[in-house]
Amino acid sequence: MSTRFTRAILRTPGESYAMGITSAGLGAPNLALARLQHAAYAEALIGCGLHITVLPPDEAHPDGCFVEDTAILNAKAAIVTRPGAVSRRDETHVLAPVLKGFFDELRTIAAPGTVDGGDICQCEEHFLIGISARTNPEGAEQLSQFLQDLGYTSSFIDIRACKTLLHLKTGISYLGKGRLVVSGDLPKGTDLGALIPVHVAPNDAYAANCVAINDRVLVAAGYPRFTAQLTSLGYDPLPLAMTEFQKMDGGLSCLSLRF
Ligand code: CIR
Repeated sequence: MSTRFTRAILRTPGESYAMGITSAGLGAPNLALARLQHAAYAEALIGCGLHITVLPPDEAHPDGCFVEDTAILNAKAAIVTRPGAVSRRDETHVLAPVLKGFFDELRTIAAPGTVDGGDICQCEEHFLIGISARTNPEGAEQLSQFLQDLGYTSSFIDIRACKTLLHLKTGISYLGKGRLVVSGDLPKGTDLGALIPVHVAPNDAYAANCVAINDRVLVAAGYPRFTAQLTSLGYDPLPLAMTEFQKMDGGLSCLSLRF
């Protein structure tokens, strides 16, 4: 039984957005267009049946719109992360009080651990935890213990050698019904257990970061082959323009926290 989501938290990109971290080499983002794309994303979440909380821009944190990295939310608790990039570390200070309004139980990743939410993929009651340039082994262990306390299982996937993957979810997404979208950028021989892989063509690797929400799957616009693949599997894809977030290494999942 896949999770039914009812809420999401987002943060609008601020004036400082272009000062964020990027390795994409796609040029500077257009802020006005980024805000339009963000508004369309917010509308899409509403269309999926979610009540959304849109936080105001956080000018001190150019990457602040990528809220997914600051928490891991599940049906039982919120876990506030300690982001791996020093410039993003204090993004959680604004978010934690917001989460307190929604969750009775809040846990926090502590130093020297670091975790970015983009490295965490929930597949029903099991969590895949990416160990990356942002999520270190100490953070992964702390998270795994928190999840165990909450009654979930977890396993680690080390992507530190995968230079094309910023986060684990840059390369995988859980679709529900036991299916996992997988790009070819994952380490060879990665153990996916009983999950059924849905392979993404190498030229469509950016589309591997998609978001299953209730009856729809948000997908990056411009990948008709992948969209058709999802349709043929019985999913209902909803393409969204993401160009201005791709320029800052962002994908669909990182623009919201869904719960
Ligand atoms: C960063 O490098 O942290 C941001 N520019 C992009 C974060 C993307 N987050 C995600 O995929 N979960």
